[in-house]
Amino acid sequence: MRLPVLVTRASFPDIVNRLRADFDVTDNPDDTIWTQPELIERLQGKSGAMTAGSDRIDATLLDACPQLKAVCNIGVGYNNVDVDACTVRGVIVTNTPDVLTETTADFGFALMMAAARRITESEHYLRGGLWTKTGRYDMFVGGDVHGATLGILGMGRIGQAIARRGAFGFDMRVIYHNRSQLPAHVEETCRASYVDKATLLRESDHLIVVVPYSADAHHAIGAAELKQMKSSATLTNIARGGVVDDEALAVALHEGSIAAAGLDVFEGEPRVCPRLLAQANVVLTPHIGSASVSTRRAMASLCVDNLIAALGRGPSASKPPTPVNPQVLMSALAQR
Ligand code: 8YV
Repeated sequence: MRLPVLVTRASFPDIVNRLRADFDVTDNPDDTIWTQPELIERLQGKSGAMTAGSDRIDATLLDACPQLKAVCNIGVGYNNVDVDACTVRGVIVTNTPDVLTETTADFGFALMMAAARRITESEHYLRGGLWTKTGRYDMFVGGDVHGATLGILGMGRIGQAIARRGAFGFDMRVIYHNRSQLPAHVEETCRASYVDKATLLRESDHLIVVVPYSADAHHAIGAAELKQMKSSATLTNIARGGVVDDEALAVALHEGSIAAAGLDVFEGEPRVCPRLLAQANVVLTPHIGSASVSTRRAMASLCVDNLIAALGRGPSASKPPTPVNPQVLMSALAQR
């Protein structure tokens, strides 16, 4: 029997087509954003779903869709999915780690450099026809990246990849804060030293936030933390909206308590805090950290592999490559 699955957002058609060999696929080629009731309606009777960060998979949805057995999310982050609610209902959750690490690290570094060297701010000036006098000595002077202190909050795979870029590419001193200190051999591979959060805030010339969103991480950088940073520092958030207090950041940028910021993620995106939009010293991008063609293809492909295996349609022994709640997988496999 061909199981029905839902693909909630438009993706690469050739990759989604791989699902059609095994499943009855309902997809969303127009990329309509469904409301929660519309999502629940479309999930009726579906065994699996290929979801994205814009889909909220919570207990109410799961109870309304009892046939759902696999939620395969595109993205390394899965804070849009209530994993505990899935686990107790025997629903497998998967994500797409690793394939996006280097691309997202590239982007975080680019955003940090753009903020430090005032790239978008100066481009707007040029495009606005304001560049009438060449060579002013203080025109758009920013902060150096090479040789500066790079601070990283959240030292998972992406944090480590950013650290390597800073240490070996730009001769930066790299400090980090994380729930736990990394083993010495991992610290060595990225030439990074563990510090407490107060030291991280105080000593970073460029602070990059890469910590996954959780209730504990909510507003990990707020008004109090921003006050502890250098007035010459930059702050870059490529993690999730809500880890940084966007309103407090807008105030700090306005008052000059830090120099500049780079943001790829926002609280309540795609809405962006109007006070941030009004600030020139912040580089703003629409959540595109992993958006290179090859990485987005790799993410979609891994998601499809996960869905095929999670619903038992892969080679007989295959397990989803990247489960978030493998304990469900074990009991699901046992019941086949
Ligand atoms: C994706 C991301 O764009 O991987 C993540 O956690 O934030 C991004 O790479 C997003 O998750 C797409 O749904």
